[in-house]
Amino acid sequence: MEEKNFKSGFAGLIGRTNVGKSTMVNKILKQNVVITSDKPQTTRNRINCILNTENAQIVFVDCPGFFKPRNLLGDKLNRIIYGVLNDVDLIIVMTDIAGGIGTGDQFVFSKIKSKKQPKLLLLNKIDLISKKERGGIASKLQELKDNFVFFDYILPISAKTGENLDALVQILLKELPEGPMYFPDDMVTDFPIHKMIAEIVREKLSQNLFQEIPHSIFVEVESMKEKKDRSGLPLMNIECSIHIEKKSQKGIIIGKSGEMLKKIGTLARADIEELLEKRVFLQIWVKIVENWTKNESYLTRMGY
Ligand SMILES: Nc1nc2c(ncn2[C@@H]2O[C@H](COP(=O)(O)OP(=O)(O)OP(=O)(O)O)[C@@H](O)[C@H]2O)c(=O)[nH]1
Ligand SMILES: [Mg+2]
Repeated sequence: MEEKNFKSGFAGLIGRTNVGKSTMVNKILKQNVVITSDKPQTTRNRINCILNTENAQIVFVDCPGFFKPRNLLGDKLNRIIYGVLNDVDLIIVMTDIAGGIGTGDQFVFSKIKSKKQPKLLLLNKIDLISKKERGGIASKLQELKDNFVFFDYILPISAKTGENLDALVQILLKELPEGPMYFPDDMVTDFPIHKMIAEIVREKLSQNLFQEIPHSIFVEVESMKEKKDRSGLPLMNIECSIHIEKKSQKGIIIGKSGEMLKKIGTLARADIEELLEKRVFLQIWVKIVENWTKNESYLTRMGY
């Protein structure tokens, strides 16, 4: 179904964890397709996020952030990124302008600099730069262009406010090759629905729990069944389990008198209802799966 002059392709989105990759994808797509949080390593899969325009289809491949691996899961997440770098038509590297370019970013640069695809460097979180400091951005850009010549474009943006995201899309439209429509034009992602639901629950956990706990959590949707409620109206019954590594984490997730789990359930249900455009009954359990982040057969079963 190739059309004349139609442009399409895959743009890999990589960078340190927490720089704002997933936030940018949601802003460009104008909906929450992928989950975000202020905790490291929120994204744990490669997720195709599809922007359809009249004459183009841009597939943003949202990736886990680079992070020094602490266990087998960390290793596998970094391997996902290496795989993406070989698959995509274009590489977008994101850094955080407010945090500055550090050793983590330099490590990311070292992994992409000899790649053949067009390369863009995004300096995100420009909204955190005060008006007074903005004058200095032009000289900073020139300095970066001189130091990192392997980038074809360097663009300051804000994933939060949307500043310069139109300019980014224009660059992508220019650089992407002519090609087919890879996905139906009303599709925003090909990530399976049960995984999106698990991601929503994990997002609420990441956003509401302290630093270390989100690393130890895996969420699995165990069943989805459409039923009728007492008045005969359709109701999606979803059973889902939260897997944690240690017994000591269970109390934190459940919370005092079950309050935390109740809050997570309420927040997640609202988003799942919006996603499915259906009423939802969500049941959540907490399961201890000792050291799952280091367990090869468990990780394989969970799709890693
Ligand atoms: N002020 C500001 N905050 C931002 C911006 N973009 C992202 N953030 C915040 O940065 C944090 C991390 O955002 P994510 O989009 O989850 O980051 P990520 O790069 O996808 O992180 P990983 O999935 O862990 O690799 C969140 O708290 C966002 O709200 C931005 O442009 N400005
Ligand atoms: Mg992310």
